[in-house]
Amino acid sequence: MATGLSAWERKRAELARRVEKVVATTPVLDIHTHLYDPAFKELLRWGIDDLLTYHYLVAEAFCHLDAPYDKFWALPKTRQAQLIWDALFVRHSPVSEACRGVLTTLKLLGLEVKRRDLPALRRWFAQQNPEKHLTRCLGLARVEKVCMTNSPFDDPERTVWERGFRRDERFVAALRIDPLLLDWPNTATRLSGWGYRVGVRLSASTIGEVRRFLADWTKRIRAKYLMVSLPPAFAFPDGNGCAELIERAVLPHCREFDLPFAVMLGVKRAVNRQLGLAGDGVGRSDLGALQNLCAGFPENKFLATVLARENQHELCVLARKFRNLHIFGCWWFTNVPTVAEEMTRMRLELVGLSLTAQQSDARVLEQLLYKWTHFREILARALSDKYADLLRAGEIERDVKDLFGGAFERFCGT
Ligand code: RAT
Ligand code: ZN
Repeated sequence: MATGLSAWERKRAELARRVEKVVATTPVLDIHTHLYDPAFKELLRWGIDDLLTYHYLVAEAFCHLDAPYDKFWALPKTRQAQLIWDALFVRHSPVSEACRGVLTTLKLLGLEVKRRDLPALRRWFAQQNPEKHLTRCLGLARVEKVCMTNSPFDDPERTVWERGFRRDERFVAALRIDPLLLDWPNTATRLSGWGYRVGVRLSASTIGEVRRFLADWTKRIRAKYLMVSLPPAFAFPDGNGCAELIERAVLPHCREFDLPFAVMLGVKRAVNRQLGLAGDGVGRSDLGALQNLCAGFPENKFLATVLARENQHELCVLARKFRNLHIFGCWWFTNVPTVAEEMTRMRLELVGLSLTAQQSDARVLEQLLYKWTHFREILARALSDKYADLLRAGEIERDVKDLFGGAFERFCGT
């Protein structure tokens, strides 16, 4: 027993240990990832080269690299990974959250990282049996189920859905519809090619066909929710196709199928085009648009996360006002310890427990390990401070279950 501590300090330390244990061991429903059911084969990315070429690391590495962008993109993945490894892990200390994530991941897999031996790491990954490795990673991260991001507009992915396959129950589908809402004229052409009788003008019959498309894909993939990421300038209502498609096609569809519509607000796509997927940025959103959606469509359920730190407080207030709004996760640029901890504490204080504290956004299987380990540390700190403030009146197990998917399932009505 620690000496020199007051009775209060000892109780406080014991409380912190209990909370840490519950938070560390409660299984998670990861409600937004970019991972795939193993039936999608190479679309489910894993291994050291995919970990190192994660777009968060690509952007960071370019701050050190002087190679022209196109030369980098023309390199094979292993060579890109090597350049990133040298720039961020050998020539500099890996202090950023994305770098730290690689170290945590390797450590949790039992690998040696101090020696910075990339060939040895590659050998280890090459020996893994993919099925067993998947099960092991989910187990180590204590992730029970993951929601995928499923886009019918992605050709390799669509082909697999159309062919059909036996589902792995650990992978839940979410229907992603960005091109439908943000690039309508081009998407209309694609829908026509797939047999939907749509025109560029949003006539009643075109809207009917868009709904037929949404219904077909909702059923085909057994979607748990529909989702879109939207730019900072997104407004609702608005005189453009995006707002009209939401109002006339997406929301009625969600009502018909009793599915939430997830809006991810605040991404500025292709701020630096040369960085490809790594080139997106962030901007402040006008959350008046979300307010109008929640107030105008009380029969619809909305899931929301916002990218700008400056929008977080307003989002919490909205979540208090609308029971058809469920907020989730510390998304992308907010998933760094400073911001994630601030947001999580603020959410507990303003909203309470009717939210989903985090989603991993993992794009590479093993990222589940670090994203959940790092976040569990943050949540344990925030919750144990709260329980101490409450004179220990909380029910830890129940609360953590809610924050890790229980509240989400209730919101979805499942
Ligand atoms: O966090 C990310 O990996 C981003 O590239 C996006 O995928 C974002 O999460 C999104 O779903 O749009
Ligand atoms: Zn994502």
